[in-house]
Amino acid sequence: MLLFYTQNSPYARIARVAVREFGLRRQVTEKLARNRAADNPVLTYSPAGRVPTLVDGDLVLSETRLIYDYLVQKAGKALAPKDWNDLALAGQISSFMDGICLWVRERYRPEEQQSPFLFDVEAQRADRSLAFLQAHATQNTLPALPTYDALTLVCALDLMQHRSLCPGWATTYPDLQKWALGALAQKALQDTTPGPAS
Ligand SMILES: N[C@@H](CCC(=O)N[C@@H](CS)C(=O)NCC(=O)O)C(=O)O
Repeated sequence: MLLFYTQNSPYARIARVAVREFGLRRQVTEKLARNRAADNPVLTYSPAGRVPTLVDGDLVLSETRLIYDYLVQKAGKALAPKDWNDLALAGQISSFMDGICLWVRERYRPEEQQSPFLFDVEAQRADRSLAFLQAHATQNTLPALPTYDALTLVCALDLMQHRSLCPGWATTYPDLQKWALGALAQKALQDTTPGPAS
């Protein structure tokens, strides 16, 4: 299998951590993508041209959740059943990740094109989400690694931290930070840490 990624994509990181956690390292070759470039190698396989993209023979999977589920199956594991409360929390985690990515992407645009309105909206969304997730951390109801939702949350929090989006969050939301530090201590997460902004 081929897995296209970029070092700074938190979605690709979820897939790369899953590869490691599920013991599939030898079966998956990771290849660097060139997002939004005309010669992006992903475009040979997928019109979406995004990371992560997983290629297994004729099968080309985009969308991280699908790739994760496929890797679970390839590893001969079963997905844990979820109830509606789990799914409700999964939705909030997913929105938090989307917001962080939008915020980071906006910062990559030329300064004169950046939207102060978008920065404001995303800062507020992130703060509301962090408060919500802190309450779950305090009650010990956050998902456990290596579930998809736990990986999404830790990858979103780590990107937020690396890009200094919410300074002071660790002090304001200490239980959430404790959960994140525990997750980030895992080798698969340490092996896939984001690099400098690019
Ligand atoms: N919904 C997608 C989001 C993936 C995504 O946004 N990937 C970004 C990197 S974080 C990307 O490939 N951007 C390049 C582009 O949009 O051309 C998923 O879950 O995989």
